[in-house]
Amino acid sequence: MPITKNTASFTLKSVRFLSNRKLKFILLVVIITFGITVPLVLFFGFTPGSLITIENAFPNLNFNHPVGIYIAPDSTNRCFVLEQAGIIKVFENNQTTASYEVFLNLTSKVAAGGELGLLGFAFHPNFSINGFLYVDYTAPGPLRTVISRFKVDDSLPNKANVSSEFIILEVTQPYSNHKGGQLAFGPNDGYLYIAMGDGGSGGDPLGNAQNRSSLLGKVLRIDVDSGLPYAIPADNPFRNNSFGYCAEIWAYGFRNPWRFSFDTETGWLWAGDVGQNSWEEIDIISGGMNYGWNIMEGFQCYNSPSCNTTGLVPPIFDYGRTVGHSITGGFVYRGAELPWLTGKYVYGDFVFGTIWALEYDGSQAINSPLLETNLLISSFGVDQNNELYICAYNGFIYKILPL
Ligand SMILES: [Ca+2]
Repeated sequence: MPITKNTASFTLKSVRFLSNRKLKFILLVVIITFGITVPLVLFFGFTPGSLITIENAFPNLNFNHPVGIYIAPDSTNRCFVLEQAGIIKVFENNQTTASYEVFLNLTSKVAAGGELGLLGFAFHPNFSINGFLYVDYTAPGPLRTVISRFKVDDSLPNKANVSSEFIILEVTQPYSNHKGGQLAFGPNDGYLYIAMGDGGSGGDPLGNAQNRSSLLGKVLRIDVDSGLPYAIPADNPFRNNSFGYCAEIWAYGFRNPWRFSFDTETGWLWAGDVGQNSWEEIDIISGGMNYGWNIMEGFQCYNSPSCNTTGLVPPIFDYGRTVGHSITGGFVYRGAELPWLTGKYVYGDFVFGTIWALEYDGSQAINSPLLETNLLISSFGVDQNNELYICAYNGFIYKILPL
């Protein structure tokens, strides 16, 4: 899970209320002065009529701490929902659906609770042919992250057998938080990208994120179609280095990248990196680059008025504690139902429940609030038409729709 701070929800909600009240007052003054169109553009970055709503996508289904929603990359219109304890449920993607099947039950293998659990899932790009899927979970004794492949049962398309597990990678974990967990195949290269948090505690006491001899605090990139259990892609930045750096590393300097995604149009890799005590950030990740943690938190030096930022890639956007407490990375919108949102990065905050859209032209980022919710937004998802869904940690899946 993304959240790593000890938070009192009453206090947080109070802060948000005061912040909103101020914002609404300012908005009212501007509306009185300029009319409605100018303030809407000014404050929300969009023209009137371009806001969103959400609706319960599966009102007859609830879930136990869902942390991910994925649509089968075939014509079966099936939804797969990850529950943190280690269960993947599968069901028809239809609002009237009233029952599910357990696709995979890993509860006997998973260490769950807090930020531990079944945290990531990805279909192989050729899933419809080979039936391969990949998961990221934490396991006990010793505490570690496990990335494994499973295979769909030959005769039961809604079942994957636990016994089909093929372990790809295991990474020993020093603490119980900051596990990252996102998995995704690159749309252009077919390699598996893996989010690894810094290993936990607070402030990255072991210095993992800046240590390229550790897999913690990184985004990894491996080729699961070559080698056993995997191969290092020829253009990985630290392949064949002479410094002892891990060749799996694609980029480094992350604290807890909680959800990344590829923009299928541009190929850009977008990530939300959860902050320590002050700044939540959004990064666009390129191979070989250093995203700053634990030297920097957002655009600021961490725990210091100054620091050497040479070679560090700043986020494209960050936000502070009055706006949210724990970022949940989302997706660049490429659907059809909300055309004005096309190309904007839609993301949220786990604690505050706010959903925003970030517009980025390569140099300037413009952030616009879309909707305030009371949901604990644990993850976003997209369907086969690139429409957006939200995983609410307290049990339901929502779809984002035009207002
Ligand atoms: Ca950073």
